[in-house]
Amino acid sequence: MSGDLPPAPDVVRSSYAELVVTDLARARWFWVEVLGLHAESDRDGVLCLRGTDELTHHNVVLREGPAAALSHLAYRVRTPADVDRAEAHFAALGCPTRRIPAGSGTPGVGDAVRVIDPLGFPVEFYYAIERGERLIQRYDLHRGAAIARLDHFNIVVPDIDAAYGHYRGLGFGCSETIEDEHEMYAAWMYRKQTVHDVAFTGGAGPRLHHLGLATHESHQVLHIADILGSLHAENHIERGPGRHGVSNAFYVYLRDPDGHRIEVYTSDYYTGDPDHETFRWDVNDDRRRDYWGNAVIESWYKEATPVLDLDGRIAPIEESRIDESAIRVGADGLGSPREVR
Ligand code: 4SX
Ligand code: FE2
Repeated sequence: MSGDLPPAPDVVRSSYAELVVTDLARARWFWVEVLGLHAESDRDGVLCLRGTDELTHHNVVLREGPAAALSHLAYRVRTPADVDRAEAHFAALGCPTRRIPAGSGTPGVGDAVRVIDPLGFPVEFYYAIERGERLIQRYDLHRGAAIARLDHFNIVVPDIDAAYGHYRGLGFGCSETIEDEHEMYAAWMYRKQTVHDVAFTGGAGPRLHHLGLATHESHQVLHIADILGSLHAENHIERGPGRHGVSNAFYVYLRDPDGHRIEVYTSDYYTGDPDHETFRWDVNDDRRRDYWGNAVIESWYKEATPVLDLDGRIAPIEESRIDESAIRVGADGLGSPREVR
């Protein structure tokens, strides 16, 4: 059946996300002063932020609005024709689509198309975007977690198999999964040559689980946790620092003043060979989500950001059959006692 569809757009990478925040000044404190993203533009209640390696206008856009939400995820495509391909492809899937002419959408972005994808997420595809200044060697400007790029989106979906099938249809590879003999609980999928551009967490959705922001050095992950402690802002640290089993990345999860979750992420691996094989974790392996076996706090599995439809209304949320946290983690958020072998 997918053979009859107009071809999928050639997606280069996950490149930015636009979030609605309820107090832009408070958000600016967190994202710029503490986390260390660079403000590229700040006009009309829209703040565009960029990591030091990013050569386009932004990686994160914060827009002030009435309720915390995801406005859209955005993927950069390879050519201007891929924007048209995205529109035709999603229209043929029966999805709502909308053209966003240059200058009428997110600052800096050229002609784009926004869709509500089959999983219920607002997703933008664009080719053209303004350039940004190269900051990688402006060490004098690096601060906080020294964020370099956007690495990935993690989305909460009630149906992992449907999410996997949809992104396979968009030409994504699968680097890792968490599964057992009956069920896939999570999957990590990529276009760029890293572990992922998007990953799926099983739960009530569509909701945004987190934005993964890359930093270069593991000490930056420790440093941002130390800074938050010093500011008595330790309530913004949710999980970690630690080492993931999946991806091998060194990580910490933070929550912004609106509860949007951010992962500071470093040291995953190359996936670009044509015969790259999926690495499959058993859901009963306690190293899968933290390689040192530390329990995952319950809020990490359960809390997430609602998403908007193309008219800016909060989208309805569907309950989930899958609950990975029920495998080992109790209602208290603590894992089962460790058995020492
Ligand atoms: O918790 S996991 O180790 O499965 C994990 C979560 C691995 C990579 C990620 O980016 C992530 O958010
Ligand atoms: Fe992540």
